[in-house]
Amino acid sequence: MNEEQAFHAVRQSLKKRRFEHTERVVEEAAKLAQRFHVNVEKVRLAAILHDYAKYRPIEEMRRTIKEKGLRTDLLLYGDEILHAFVGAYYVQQELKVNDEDVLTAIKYHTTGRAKMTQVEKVVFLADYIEPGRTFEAVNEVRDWAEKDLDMACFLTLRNTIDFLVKKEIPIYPDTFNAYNDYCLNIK
Ligand code: DGI
Ligand code: FE
Ligand code: FE
Ligand code: FE
Repeated sequence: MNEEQAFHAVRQSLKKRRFEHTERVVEEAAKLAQRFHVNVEKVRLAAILHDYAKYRPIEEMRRTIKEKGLRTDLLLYGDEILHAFVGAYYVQQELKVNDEDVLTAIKYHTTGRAKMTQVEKVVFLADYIEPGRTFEAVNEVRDWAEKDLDMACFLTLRNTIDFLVKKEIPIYPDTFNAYNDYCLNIK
């Protein structure tokens, strides 16, 4: 699957605003990849496809998790995390993308996880800091993203957990594991 085919696939499946978000994530991710010497081709393909499943019916995604043997704990933490995990599965099944680095970057773009790969970090961060995100907390993260990829990912996780706690939304364990991983390893 080349970039043109990937863009074509998401243009079909995303609404206009979401497609424009995706274009900004791709640009942001490419900049980060260059800055931190991460594989730009993998990062761009993962960024193009990261929200591929965003508008799939929730019931369809829940059924896919049960029928295809994906982690059933995904069903317990609210619907927002489904598009990332099920999206990676659909991208593999429907678009025949088999690059593990691309697939895990899609899979963990919402929650993060402990020991993220460099490609995962870049897509996770780009999704959070793309120029369309206007909430106040993002500015500090953007500053760190100029110089320190791990610190910027840590702050993204901290802010996301803070946001979810304030809204009393359940937090998927991978998000905590990612946060702890950075807490314990950033000096
Ligand atoms: O798909 P996007 O809107 O571009 O961004 P995203 O995939 O990062 O999804 C953001 C949403 O997911 C946002 O409403 C917060 C929510 N979210 C992030 N981490 C978790 C989470 N929701 C739950 N329940 N648990 C999490 O750990
Ligand atoms: Fe997403
Ligand atoms: Fe995100
Ligand atoms: Fe996104």
